Amino acid sequence: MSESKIYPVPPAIAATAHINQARYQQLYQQSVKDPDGFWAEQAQEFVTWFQPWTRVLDYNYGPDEVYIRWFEGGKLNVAYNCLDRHLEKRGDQVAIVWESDDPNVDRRLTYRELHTEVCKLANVLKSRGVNKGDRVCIYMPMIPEAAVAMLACARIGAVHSVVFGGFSPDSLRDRILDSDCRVLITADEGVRGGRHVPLKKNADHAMAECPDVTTCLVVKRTGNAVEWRDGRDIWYHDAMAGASDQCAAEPMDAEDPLFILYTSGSTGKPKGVLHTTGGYLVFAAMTHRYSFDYQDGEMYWCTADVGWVTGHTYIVYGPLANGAKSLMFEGIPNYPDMSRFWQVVDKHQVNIFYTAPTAIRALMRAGEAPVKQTSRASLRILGSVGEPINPEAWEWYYHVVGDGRCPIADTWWQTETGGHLITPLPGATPLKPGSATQPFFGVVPALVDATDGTPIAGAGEGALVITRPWPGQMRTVYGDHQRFIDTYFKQYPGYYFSGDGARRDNDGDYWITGRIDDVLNVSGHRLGTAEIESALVLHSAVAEAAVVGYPHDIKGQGIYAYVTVMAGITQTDELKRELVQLVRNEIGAIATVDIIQWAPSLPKTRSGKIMRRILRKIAANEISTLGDTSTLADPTVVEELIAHRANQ
Ligand code: 6R9
Repeated sequence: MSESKIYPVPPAIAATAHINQARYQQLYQQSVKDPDGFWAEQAQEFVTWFQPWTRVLDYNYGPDEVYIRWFEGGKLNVAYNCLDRHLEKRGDQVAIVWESDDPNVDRRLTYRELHTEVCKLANVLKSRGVNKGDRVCIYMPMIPEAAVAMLACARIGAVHSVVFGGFSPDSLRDRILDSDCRVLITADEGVRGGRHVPLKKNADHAMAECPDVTTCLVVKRTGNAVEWRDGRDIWYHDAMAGASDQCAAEPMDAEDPLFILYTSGSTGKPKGVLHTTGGYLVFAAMTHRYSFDYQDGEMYWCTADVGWVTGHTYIVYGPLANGAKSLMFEGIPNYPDMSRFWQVVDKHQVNIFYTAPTAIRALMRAGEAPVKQTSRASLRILGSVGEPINPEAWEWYYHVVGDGRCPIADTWWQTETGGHLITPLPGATPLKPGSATQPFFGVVPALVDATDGTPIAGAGEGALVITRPWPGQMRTVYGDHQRFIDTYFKQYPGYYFSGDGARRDNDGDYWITGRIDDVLNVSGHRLGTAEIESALVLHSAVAEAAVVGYPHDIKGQGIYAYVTVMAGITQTDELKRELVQLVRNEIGAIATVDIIQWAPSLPKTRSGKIMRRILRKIAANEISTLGDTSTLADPTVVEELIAHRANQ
């Protein structure tokens, strides 16, 4: 593989950054040599405590017993930290800018307004019997009320469980039941790309099998007719109209639960990842400020949905804890047209923009014109999250979107980690396209041999594990602590196992290769699917590619590539040959793609992750056992791929 380019830190960014190169080195050293001292300082700097902690960290990483406790004895409230403490200095500053699906409609909420709404909703929840520790389900579109709902729960010590608005009624039901939520907050409908999403109708289906849900608060977003069950269903605006705006923030223990967020594992039903209060908030605030070099007064936009962890930490909790201006977008990147993201950037003068590689690739496919018709002069920092960003997309993001001015923070983390674990810092870290680069403060990653767990020193490749706790780490799987231990601490004893593979280069920079279960073994050689995909998309005719293994008589596994071509490209055998050659050239002869299937589009979850499990099944011709396809954004994509399955 060719040596990657290095983009040095732009001097103008380093000059004003919170963290420059020297500071990173110094603080990182301190964070690993004296973790207790380091985290005590950070906890003081980023969070306002009602009562100090008595012990910074107490933990056991198994294998039999696992517990992680940060800032024990400390008392705080997350909503207080995100709202009340800002009122004096920035009560009239905007907290949330809401850009609706319709480009002509937006809304601003100041910290004072947000505080008022949160207090009122907190009182509404109390009046419906919600107590500290109770779970509340939030099934909402991307409207400010989603953030209000999360913060209202946090204010009274209720534990929220946000379920992504694109999930089906059955998924919603399972999640409500798993965490025994008695209150559900939703909206009549959501609006995305001009289409309406029937949230209340879905919620009705789910609640039909959730007899313990006694309250359903419904925000009126579109005003279209919905079914109603008197006594249970209550209009949000009616309840809010009569609610007091005075509500004291409940003092919470640092280790009291803050939220549950379900995430798919490699097997079984989704896990309820549980995060707690003190450590999570310290880590959310600190990573938000440093990874994006957030400067006071800047406009910050994370395009994620609040239904995912990225929305939790980097739309709501991190930015608001830092008193930031956080933009919340209801729509999609290609509505009304492919220029929407950049129009929103110009309209709201966005300084920091954080999105996913899948969006970048989709936009890249439409060419430069929709980008170049906008100014984007306000942009200072770019971010990437959710999957490895292939160098091709990285370069396009950097040069076309950022005009070669804006460092890209390629942030590696997970629902389980609460916040960024491996990421460049804009003022400190030279960038390599496709590398998440260096560990965040206090994070000690390691690579171990995926098969036998032997630690790997220096440059190498293996399973990515983390050697000691960080404050944002999940504490348990809700209701199933054994599953927590089994999933994360059994395979490589003494470590937290991320499920990802990674490579570390001679500079100590990390390159995430993807989930370990996506690693192919071709004739005894290991190949990252992401690596092959990156090679494929180097071809100017290729928009996107997904690679899986399939059973091969001689090699063990063969390489099966699903390739989406750029608009207007003809799918020829000649092009297939070119692609096979390209991958061989980039990686080596072992990486000879066996089969290429043209894919009009790839099956993705609603959060944009390619569902490789399904692609593997199609490639292996195990179509009768596709498994759960309920999280697919568009099921017809799969039918199409099956119909045109390549002959082996
Ligand atoms: C935040 C989030 C976690 C998985 C993770 C990894 C992949 C996320 C990445 C990345 C390479 C990055 N991932 N960020 N891979 N580079 N910058 O996405 O959480 O939905 O739980 O997914 O996503 O495979 O293990 P989550």
